[in-house]
Amino acid sequence: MKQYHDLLKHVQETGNQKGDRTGTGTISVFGYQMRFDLSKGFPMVTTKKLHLKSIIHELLWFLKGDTNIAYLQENGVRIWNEWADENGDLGPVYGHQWRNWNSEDIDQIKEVIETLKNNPNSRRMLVTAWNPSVLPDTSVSFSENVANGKAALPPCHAFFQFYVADGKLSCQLYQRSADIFLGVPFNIASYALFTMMMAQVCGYEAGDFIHTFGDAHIYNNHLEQVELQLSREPRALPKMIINPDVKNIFDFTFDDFTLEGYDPHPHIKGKVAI
Ligand code: THF
Repeated sequence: MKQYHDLLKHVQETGNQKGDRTGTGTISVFGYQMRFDLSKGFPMVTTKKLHLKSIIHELLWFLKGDTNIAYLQENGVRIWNEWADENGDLGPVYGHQWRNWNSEDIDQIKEVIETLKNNPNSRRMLVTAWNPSVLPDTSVSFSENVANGKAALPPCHAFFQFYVADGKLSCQLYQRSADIFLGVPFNIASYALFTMMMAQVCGYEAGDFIHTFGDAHIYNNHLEQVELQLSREPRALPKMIINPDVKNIFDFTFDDFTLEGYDPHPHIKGKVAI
């Protein structure tokens, strides 16, 4: 994961000190891109231990179109707790927009799979979570936005596009806002896994995952953690094994995924900015 370390260093060296919505303060760059060849191993950060269980359950939860944190909590995943209302609802966030765009019965995942199978040269294979109709009003609370039919938070990983060439499926994500220390290792693993799952159900090999950023930032209260992480030597990437019998993207369950050879450095704690 040289790519991730290069990003950390790039932001450390060239970033702008910048205030932000959460009041934490960040060092930030605008515009950056990383590329991961998925045939070269599964891109899990090795210089700190990542909680893969949270990553897999979050992805399965998106794919169900679920926007209530009950499923995550039942599976011991806490990463969305801070933004949910008292009923566990987040409003029309990722899963809702992917599977039921703007509540108009448009299933973007189903449609993109149809196109991937039948017209893989298409240049229109996009899925968008960014929906201006449901963006929250920043002057009111998360739960008040949810009560008003708005999303608790605007999507950070806003839209993605697929591309097929040479029998290989690639995916490019545009992430408008990226918490490089906490969120980005999750986002890379999540979209890498999603690309592999999509490749399997559409009959392709996995190609590249391309991660394109808008505002990529390190929060000021993660700077020491980043120093520690950069002092560590990246290790060999693990291998992700997916149950080859699953042929429908909505049929995957947690037990269909096995990560082999993940040998990370110890976990590094960091506070999430809310
Ligand atoms: N807000 C902020 N400030 N950063 C984010 O990365 C982020 N997200 C989602 C929504 N808002 C965000 C939530 N995703 C962790 C990881 C991902 C998150 C939120 C929190 C986190 O705390 N990770 C810890 C603990 C892991 C665990 O308990 O499983 C870690 O050490 O990795 C980005 O999409």
